[in-house]
Amino acid sequence: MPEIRFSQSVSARREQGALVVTIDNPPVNALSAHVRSGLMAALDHATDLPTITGLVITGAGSTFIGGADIKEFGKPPMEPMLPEVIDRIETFEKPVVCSVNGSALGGGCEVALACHGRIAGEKAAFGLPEVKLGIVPGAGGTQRLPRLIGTIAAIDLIGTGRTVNVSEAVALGLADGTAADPVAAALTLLRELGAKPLRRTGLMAVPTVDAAAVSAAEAKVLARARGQSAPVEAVRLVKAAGQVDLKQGLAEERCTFLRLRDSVESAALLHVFFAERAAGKIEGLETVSPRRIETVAVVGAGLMGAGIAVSALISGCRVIALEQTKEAAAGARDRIAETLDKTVRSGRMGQDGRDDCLARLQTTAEAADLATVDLVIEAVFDDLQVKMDLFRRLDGILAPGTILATNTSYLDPDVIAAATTDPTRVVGLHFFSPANVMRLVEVVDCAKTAPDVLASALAFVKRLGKLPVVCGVTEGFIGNRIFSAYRREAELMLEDGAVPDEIDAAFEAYGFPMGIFAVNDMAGLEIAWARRKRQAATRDPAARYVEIADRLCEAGRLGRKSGRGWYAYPNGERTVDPEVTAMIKAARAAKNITPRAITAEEIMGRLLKAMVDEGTALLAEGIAARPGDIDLVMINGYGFPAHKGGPMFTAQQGKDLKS
Ligand code: 3H9
Repeated sequence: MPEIRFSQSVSARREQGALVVTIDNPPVNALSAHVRSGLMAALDHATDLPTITGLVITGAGSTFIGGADIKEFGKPPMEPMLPEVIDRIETFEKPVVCSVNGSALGGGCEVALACHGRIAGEKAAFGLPEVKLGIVPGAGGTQRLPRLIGTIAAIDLIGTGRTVNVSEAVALGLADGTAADPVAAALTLLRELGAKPLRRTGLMAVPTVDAAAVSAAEAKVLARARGQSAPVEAVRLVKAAGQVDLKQGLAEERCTFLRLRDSVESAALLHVFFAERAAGKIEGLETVSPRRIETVAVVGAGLMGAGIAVSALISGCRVIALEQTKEAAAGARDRIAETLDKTVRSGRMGQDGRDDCLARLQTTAEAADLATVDLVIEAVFDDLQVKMDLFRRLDGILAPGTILATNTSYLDPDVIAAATTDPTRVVGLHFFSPANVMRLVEVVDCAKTAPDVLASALAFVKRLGKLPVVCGVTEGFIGNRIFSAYRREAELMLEDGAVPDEIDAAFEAYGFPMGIFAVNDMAGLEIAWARRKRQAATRDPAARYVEIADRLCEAGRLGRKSGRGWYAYPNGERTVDPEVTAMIKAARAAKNITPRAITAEEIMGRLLKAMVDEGTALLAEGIAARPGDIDLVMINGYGFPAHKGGPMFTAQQGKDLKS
């Protein structure tokens, strides 16, 4: 049968008496204006074909429909609007079945909900992830999903934005069935549906449910919202579906969608979405082929190394963990197994997956076993001499094509690379702890790193399911350099009149999960103390230096591990310690500083300004390529609230900054 074309992205063919409509709008079949108008034209065309049994809607490529075209947000609206298209599908006189060949997200899921039947292909996934973009579904999702799967499940899915796979979709009643050939199965379903009255989702009653169960589901979502409004609004709309009729529910949903789409929260989350996609794209690397990485060696399998090993195992790599002794190698295996067990307990992996990972793990105390690996990541003690000695030794053992990565946090990777005969194969891979959980990896492009080594490092980090951000060489790279800057500002504020608890409270109220001084206590104060002592000789004597942290360390207050640091921890509870308050007062008195009250607004303004000033310097120095990269580092490594978009986004909005 010849193809009928309705727009640049929508076409159809007649098959088994039905019209099979295909959306082909790469990369993700988003519902751009020409897709919406094409779908409307297809429905008009079908109306004029009295003999057809109905329509099947499917997507070309690996996605069904990735949602509304978010690149159209902020532009003048173009008819037909998605709710109209969806209403036309739902009220169509003949059955419409969707063949969900891949992800049906956002507006794509809403199209599926309006169809009279849904067949999921093996790679299908369903989700309404709008809250992750700071909005709510805007084309009926909050009203139709609870009618189909019940209020509790709808609150969970829409409130968290999580995606469900085929088996969960079938169990929830979101998909009617699954098939290896979903178009064929959809055509069969179409014939079956033709014989009965059509089940229109919007006309179904929302199943009644116990109010206490709704409150519990709501509380779970709101506990994760942490100051973000979209999940709160989403839950409100889902609950309303059971209380008002469809028309009223849709009107309230649309109005909320439009309001949130113009919010700063949505602009911030869209910025993060696009920044994440841009982060993996490096100018000059477009045509560079990465090297094949299948076997990875991790040197030093402590907490960090074991986390890296687990990530690599889960991604399907073979892993060799090198330790100094046979006993330490056995300990490494135990640590890695324990981390995998934790992953199983959390439900993120099955027992079979865990066993498969361990079957691909080798632990050894023989460096010679690393001779043929594709990539070595060192995660040994952060000491320059130790790392240089290791790289020198490995350089003599490894095959010439092997990439050598250092996980150093503060040392100069160019100096470490210089210990090898081929610094072009050295790159930095700065993981964050715990490395099997944290998404962020700073990929350090050292002075002599070869382009294909950098491309390989990026591809490897993406394979781990993590977020790579490329940066140049500087002490602390992007994240720790900015962290040092705002920690310094926080310490200056101690001298000026604030106390740690006030600063941490302002930071946490802004949306960070933990205050600066509490984080310091968690990490331990001694590493920064050692660094300050190293830097003492070269410090600018005219620059203001706050000695309070040194006094704390000298008093043995090294953080949580010593039971006290910036705070005391009786029974594990973070508590203001009068001894620290007295030390701060003494430091002010020694410098003749008259303390003044500092408001939470000033505290946050100064901390943000410190972040932005350092970020601006990193951009000027070429260490970071884009403001968005800095935002990603702060969000994914340091707890900056994603719905505020990161410090550089905030600065661009001209908000919250105080000079
Ligand atoms: C919505 O639907 C609102 C409705 O309720 C109401 C409307 C009235 N639009 O992620 P990738 C681009 S809100 C436009 O690397 P993957 C992306 O920027 C929407 N473009 O691919 C990138 O472009 P570039 C709800 C989009 O295979 C390219 O596609 N939907 C959209 O790893 C590849 O992206 C969502 O929130 C879009 N909707 O993953 C889903 N999506 O090459 C958002 C992606 O220029 N999307 N692009 O950098 C995703 O989660 C993933 O992209 C997806 C594919 C899973 C689909």
